[in-house]
Amino acid sequence: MSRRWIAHLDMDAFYASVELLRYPQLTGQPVVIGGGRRHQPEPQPDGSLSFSTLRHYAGRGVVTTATYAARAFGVHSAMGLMKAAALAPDAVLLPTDFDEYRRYSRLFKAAVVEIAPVMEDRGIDEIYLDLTEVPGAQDAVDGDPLGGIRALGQRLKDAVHHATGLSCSVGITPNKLLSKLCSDLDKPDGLTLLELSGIPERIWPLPAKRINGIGPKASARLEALGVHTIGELAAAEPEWLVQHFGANYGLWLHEAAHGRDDRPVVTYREPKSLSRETTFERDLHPRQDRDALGAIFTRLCEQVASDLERKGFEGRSIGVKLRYDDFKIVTRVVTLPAHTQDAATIRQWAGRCLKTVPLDQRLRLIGVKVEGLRRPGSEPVAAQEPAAAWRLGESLPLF
Ligand code: DCP
Ligand code: MG
Repeated sequence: MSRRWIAHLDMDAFYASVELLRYPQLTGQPVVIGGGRRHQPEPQPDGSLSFSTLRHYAGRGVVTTATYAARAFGVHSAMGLMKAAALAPDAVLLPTDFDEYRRYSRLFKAAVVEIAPVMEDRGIDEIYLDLTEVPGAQDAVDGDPLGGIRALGQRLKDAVHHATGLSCSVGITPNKLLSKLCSDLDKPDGLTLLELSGIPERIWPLPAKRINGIGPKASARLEALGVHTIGELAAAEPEWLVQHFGANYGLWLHEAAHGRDDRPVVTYREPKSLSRETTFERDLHPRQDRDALGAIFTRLCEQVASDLERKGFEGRSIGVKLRYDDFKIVTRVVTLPAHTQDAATIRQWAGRCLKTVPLDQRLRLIGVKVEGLRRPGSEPVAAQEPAAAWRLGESLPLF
């Protein structure tokens, strides 16, 4: 029978490493990503670039990430830039360029799925892969039963490097929980292979909070109860954990500490847009059937808004689609100043889109679409247009 092999792959200092591709002269230096446009490097008369440093930073920006050289000063993700400036005043500060990071994100994922098609996208710089059925994964090499899977891990890292010039760290174990832990054990440029038999030696000495799912609250409670390491958690009686953490979480803590996890790798793709459309029972005229059309249009906007809310997205662009009685299709898209999931806002902007299309012919269908989706409070999952840009979509396959 095949042994289950799951990989977790996480890019090293991702945003910073993408910037270093552009500015290789900064390699090895402390560099912090999180500035604004005013921190863009300035070309000098002699052809070199002048970089901003953290030293005189004033403002409310935060560090998105930092190179390992900057981390040596104690700088880390989510730290205020002013605090980072106090720790590493000479660190270079660069503006955040999400479009570029998304481009590299797509590149490394595309390279990986060429080798291992069962991929779960976990965000801009991390993925899970189910390697169980990938050719070679189960093979022994020169008498080493793990030779095949180790070679496959190296092939994945090489493919990422070849496609992007970037390094990543990979953990390969029988499940997602352990692989996520292991990808972090040998960062940067790590490849960590672990069988269940290796758990006591490699996993149990780690702090309990290293388990994905033990957040600051649970970790503080565990500490207060005298449980510091994963090993101590594994040694705790399940009944005792249930008593303190409830049945669900208590039993999960016990399973997790023993490295047990059978969650599948889910090859789900985040949607880039959500839309609703309706074909009328009889063709409606924009003027004679104005009220009926308006009501339908409002309902579509409300439906899209409730889809957004239910699925946990907000969107940045609003589009409308009309199909006329001669089957001709017209679309319009507008990009808003800010993300929204609000029905009235969507209705208002969709209404403005409508004002720019010919309305002298009967309609068969209308549709409303929201694009540029993201999880509230996160980075967008799809590329953005500049604020308030209009796109004329007659020939675009938008819906
Ligand atoms: N990020 C962010 N804000 C945070 C954490 C991360 O904007 N609070 C961004 C910047 C990171 C990217 O997400 O480059 C990936 O996050 P990671 O936690 O994987 O951090 P890095 O890839 O930068 O470093 P590591 O080498 O530790 O994975
Ligand atoms: Mg990373």
